[in-house]
Amino acid sequence: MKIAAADVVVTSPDRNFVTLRITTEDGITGLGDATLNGRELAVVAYLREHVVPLLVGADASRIEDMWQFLYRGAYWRRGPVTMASIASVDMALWDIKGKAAGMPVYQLLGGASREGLLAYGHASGKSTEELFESVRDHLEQGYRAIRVQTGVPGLRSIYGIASNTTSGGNAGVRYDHEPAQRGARPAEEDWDTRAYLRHVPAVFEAVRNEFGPELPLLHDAHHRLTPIQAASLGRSLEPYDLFWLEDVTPAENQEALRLVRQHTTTPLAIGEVFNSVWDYQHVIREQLIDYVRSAVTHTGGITHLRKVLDYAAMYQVKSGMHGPTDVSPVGMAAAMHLALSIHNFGIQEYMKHGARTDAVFRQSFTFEGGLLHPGDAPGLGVELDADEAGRHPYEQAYLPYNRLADGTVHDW
Ligand code: EZ4
Ligand code: CO
Repeated sequence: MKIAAADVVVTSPDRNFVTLRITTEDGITGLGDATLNGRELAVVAYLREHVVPLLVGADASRIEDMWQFLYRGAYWRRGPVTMASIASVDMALWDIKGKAAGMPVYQLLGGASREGLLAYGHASGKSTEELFESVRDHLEQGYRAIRVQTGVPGLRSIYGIASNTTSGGNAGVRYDHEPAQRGARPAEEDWDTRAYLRHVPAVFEAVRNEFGPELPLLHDAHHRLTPIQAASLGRSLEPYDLFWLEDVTPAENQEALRLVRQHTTTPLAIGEVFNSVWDYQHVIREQLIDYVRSAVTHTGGITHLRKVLDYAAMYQVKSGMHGPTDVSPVGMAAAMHLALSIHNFGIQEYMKHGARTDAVFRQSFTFEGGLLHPGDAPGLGVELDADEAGRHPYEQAYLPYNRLADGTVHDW
C-alpha cells in the first residue's frame, strides 16, 4: 500500500475548494478536503511544498502513524493551515483504506450507531416575513431542524442572511447563505450588539408562535458578544427552547463560557474555528458547552476529531459538526461517516452545495426524512471529476469583516 503520487486540486465551481488526491501504487485513489475559507492558497502551499514530498513512498495503510508524523514531525503544531493540511491527508488515507477493504469508512470506524443523521438547514430573512418563508421552504425540502438568522433593524448587511444569488455573478445558484465573496478585498459589514440583542428574542417568539414548540431551532451569534452579553442573550432565549446557541463569544478565551454557563440553561455550541483537542480542553472538562462544532476538515481529520468527540462523550457533550458550503463534499462525507459511527452524535449542519459543485464532486450520500446518510460506497463515497474541476479555476475570495458605527473593527 505504498503511496505513488499525491497532488492538490484547486477548483472553484460555485466557490473555492482545495482537495488533496493521493494515489497508491496499486491504483487506489483517496480524497481529502483542505478548504480553508478565504485563505485557501496558504493550505495549497503547505501541502504542495511541505507535505506531498513526504507522502510519496510512504505506507498508505498507517493512518495513525502518518497523523503523528505530520503533527509532531512539523514541530510547529496546531493552527488552521497545519490542521487542515493534516486533515486532508487523514481523510484521503481513510478513503483509501475503505476502498481497499471494500467498505464504507463508517464500517471501519465501528459501524453505524443510528439509521441516519438529523440535519439542520439555514433559514434566514431580512424581515420576519422573509424568514417565515425561508423556514417553510426548508421544511418542504425535508429539513426537520432549522437554524434561524435574521436581519436587525438599522443594520445594512449582517451575517447569516441569504441573498438569492451567489457572489461573483453566479446568478441563479441558490445558496442558503454563502458569506465568502469573490474579489480582491473583503466586503465590509456593519454591527451593533445592542440592536441585535433587542431584536433577536422577539424573532424567536414569532417563529415559535408560527411553527409551534416541537421544531428544533438553532441560532449562531457568530463570536460577537462579550461574556455578559452572551449570558443575557442565552437567558432571554430560554422561553423559546433552542436546540443550541452557537459561538456566543470569540472562541479563543475558553473561560468566557464559564460566565455564560452560570447564567443560562440555553445549550451552547462552539468550535468551528477550533483546530485541536487542546482548544476544547477546559470547555469540555468543565462542561461549559453541549455541542462540538468542529469540522473534520479544520480539526485534523477523522483521526483527531474522533478523539475530540470521544473525550466529549465522557462529559455528555455531543457532536454538531460544522457543515457550511465551504466544507467540500469530501469534508461533508467524512463528517457523515464519523457522525454515523460515534455514540455521542448530536446533529449535523447541512447546507446544500450548488449544481456545479455537485458535478465536480460525485457523491453517494442521501438526505431523506430529514436524515443524512453517507451511503455504502467503499471509502468516503466521493469521486472527483478532474475535467469538471479543471473548468473552474481558483478565484480570489474573502469572508467579510465587521466595523462598528464609529469605525472600530469588530469580530465577524
Ligand atoms: O461563518 O463557514 O455556522 N456556520 C458558520 C459559517 C462560517 C463559515 C466560515 O467559513 O458560522 O457560516
Ligand atoms: Co457558526
